[in-house]
Amino acid sequence: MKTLNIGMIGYGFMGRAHSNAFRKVNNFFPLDYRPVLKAACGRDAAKVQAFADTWGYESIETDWRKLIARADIDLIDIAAPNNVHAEIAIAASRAGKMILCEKPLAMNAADGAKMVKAVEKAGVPNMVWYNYRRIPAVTLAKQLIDEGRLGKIFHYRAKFLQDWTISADVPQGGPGTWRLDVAVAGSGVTGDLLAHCIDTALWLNGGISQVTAMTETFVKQRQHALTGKPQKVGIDDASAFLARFSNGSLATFEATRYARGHKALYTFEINGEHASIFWDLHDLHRLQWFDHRDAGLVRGWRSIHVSDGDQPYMKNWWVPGLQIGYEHSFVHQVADFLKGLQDGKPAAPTFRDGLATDHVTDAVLKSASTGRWVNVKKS
Ligand code: SOE
Repeated sequence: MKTLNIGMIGYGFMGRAHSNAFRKVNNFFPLDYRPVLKAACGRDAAKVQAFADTWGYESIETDWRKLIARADIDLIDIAAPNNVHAEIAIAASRAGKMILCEKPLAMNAADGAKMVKAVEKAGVPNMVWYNYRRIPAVTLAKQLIDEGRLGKIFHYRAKFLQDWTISADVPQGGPGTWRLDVAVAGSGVTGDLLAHCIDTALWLNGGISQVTAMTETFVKQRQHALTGKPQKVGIDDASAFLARFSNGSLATFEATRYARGHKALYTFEINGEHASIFWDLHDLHRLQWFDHRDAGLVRGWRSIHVSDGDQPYMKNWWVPGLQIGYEHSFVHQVADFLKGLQDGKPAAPTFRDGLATDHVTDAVLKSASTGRWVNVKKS
């Protein structure tokens, strides 16, 4: 078995999700590669040491440049906030490291394009952590669409609803709330939540050609967690857009952190000529399926419990009927990345695929500020 030495940058929510995936993958997936948790990196030595001890990293660094310079690191995993993705990824690719980058790829498509150029020039394997593609029910949706079971697709409808920033007392900036600071996040729910919806949509239904959007910032000023000073809020709190796909289908997308009662309600529905699909993150192991070709007597929405060995990824887990959850989507993503290395076929979404999402989010923000339809650039 070949070892793959991981250098993890960041130790927050995503540092934990990715580390868990690296640790579990070989227990469940037969692969030629074995990730080794070589070093964790973060600016706060005590915190990064505690993280390293919890997850079993062999060493720590407090400067990502030193991590990248280490000859014993094969792969850099960027689980740090959005504003450092580009600089780290470009430096890591110059050092010949493989790179996994947390979503969104970059603060904007211009930075994303530089990252794509850097990894492609260096020829290093790369992937963006859009994990929801690898929830088995979502992967099954992809399979059903690719098999042509829906026929021509007319509609795509996606939502990602949360409610954690309604209080004006939630600060912006700092470790837990950097997603509210535009200088660190790049945008609000457009880059954070809609990016997930867009990535899944591009994968399931092909390219988006045009968008028209509206955004709103409900709380205009928040205290900055690091300086303690009140500061203008630069992110979008809510974002909704209409889109046209290149295949002729029409779409609506909505994301907000102001939908009281919803913590992470990511749903999508796809309506085709013959059949429709609905998926809900709160019930993530189920895929709702309606097929008009069923006999009239029994025609109706089916709730497919995606837990059978015939269904995507499930033969690697327990026995039919026993479900898995959120963290497994990250394990699947690592498994596919490692399989891609061994087969010489890069696993998606690559940085170039991630850039396609950044082009859509840029177009959404541009449309919201100009009030016009915007054509989406191709990546
Ligand atoms: C924000 O609350 C967040 O954690 C996103 O950053 C994640 O990408 C999403 O999966 C869940 O919500």
